[in-house]
Amino acid sequence: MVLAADFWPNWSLMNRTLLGRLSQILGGGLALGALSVSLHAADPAENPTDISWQRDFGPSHDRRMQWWREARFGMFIHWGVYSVPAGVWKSEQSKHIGEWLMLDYHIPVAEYAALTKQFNPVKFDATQWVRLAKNAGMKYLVITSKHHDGFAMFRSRVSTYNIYDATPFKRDPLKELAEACRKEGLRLGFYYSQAQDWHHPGGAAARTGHWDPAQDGSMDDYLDQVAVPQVKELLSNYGPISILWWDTPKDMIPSRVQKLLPLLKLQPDIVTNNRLDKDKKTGDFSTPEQKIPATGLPGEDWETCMTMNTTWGYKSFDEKWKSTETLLRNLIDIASKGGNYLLNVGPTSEGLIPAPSVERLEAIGRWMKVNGEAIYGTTASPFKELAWGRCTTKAEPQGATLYLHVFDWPRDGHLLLPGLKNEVQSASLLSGGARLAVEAQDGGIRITTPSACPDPISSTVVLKVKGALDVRN
Ligand code: JFZ
Repeated sequence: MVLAADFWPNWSLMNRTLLGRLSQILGGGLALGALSVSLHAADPAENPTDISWQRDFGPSHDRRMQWWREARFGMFIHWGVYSVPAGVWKSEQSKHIGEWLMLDYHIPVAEYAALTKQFNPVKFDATQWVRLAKNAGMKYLVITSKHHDGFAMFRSRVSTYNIYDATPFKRDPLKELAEACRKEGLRLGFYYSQAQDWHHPGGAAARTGHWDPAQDGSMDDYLDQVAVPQVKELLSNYGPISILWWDTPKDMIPSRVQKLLPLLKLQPDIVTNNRLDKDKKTGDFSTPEQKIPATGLPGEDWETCMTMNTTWGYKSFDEKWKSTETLLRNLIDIASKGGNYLLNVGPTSEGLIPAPSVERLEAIGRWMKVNGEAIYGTTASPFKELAWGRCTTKAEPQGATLYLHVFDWPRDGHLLLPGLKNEVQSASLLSGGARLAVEAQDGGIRITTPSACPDPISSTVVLKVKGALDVRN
């Protein structure tokens, strides 16, 4: 069936109305019935070209993504056994990201697994972590349920290589986090390394390939016996899961993707990133990493994930912390380009989020308490470039709100907004609400600003205009 092959590509990035139509044509009268299709019926072994996941999930993309687009800001948590060596192997400090230590030093499977005996994060407090994220203004949390080292951070019945069975800790942190997220009203997502697994036979290893015969085996067997049942556990045993964050789709050809895709039906409202298949054709959003696309990714949903220092997993000696100013301006920059910011913390083997991360998150939270409305639920800036900062927008029934994020507070008392053609209703400071005078100038507008800068990192001016936004860049 030629169409199936054509159909596979890029539903996440293509015109979804078109996709909806295609699926109507393809699915025809079956479309409704497909909603109740059981996992069994979607079994790729029975139907290798099964496209029911796309048929069911593709058209619901906008509905499922609604909360995510509102949220704009989430916490990434990279936590695993690698927090025990913390970036040091046989007295050598790794220059690479901490969670890659096992591959970088080709640590034998048994030797790395022995580290689990030292992993006892008794200071872990799920409520504290969730409250830290919440007070920073984050609306969701994505935690590594299993990273490339193959170690499950949850009580898995599939493999004893998990935090409950293999460490002295004997607790399930994902259960505790799910509970805390539910209580505090945050969404929870799981990162799962579906292809790379350096512990279980048959799991993939990027860059160097396997280095220990214990890793050899069939990737399909690994997927069937480890990844598939573990993802089932994650999507069945922890209540509502909002995000599945796949990673490094090495060798994830369509037949392998089809083993995992149908599992998402266990959580019909879930959203996923674009790292399940090797061609990045499935998923709801794309994932620029450690960088902010210069002009956003128009027509796509996207999320930039970023570290606060230079590693995802904890490294004891990494002190290269980004400043609060950089982190906050990144969040604003990303929102002004229509994306989300997934900001990482790397907890220690004791279960603590490093103090420099906590300080920064608290400072971000103080800013968000005042300025949050200029971030949540906003859409991208209509301006190409603004000399003094960034802009986010919200469409209103009769007009629009522009949030002007002023990084460089004007010294001459005037803020210029070139090319804005709308009639202005009002301009005010978000903090305190003082009204500001506005006049037309040079085909745009000029706002008169007080001399005292409200916030040296970023001050918000709220501009209400009439009618649909009209900007001539
Ligand atoms: C991956 C992981 O290997 C890494 O350990 C971490 O979890 C990070 C969030 O994701 O690293 C990647 C994945 C993709 C790219 C780069 C690094 N990429 O597409 O450029």
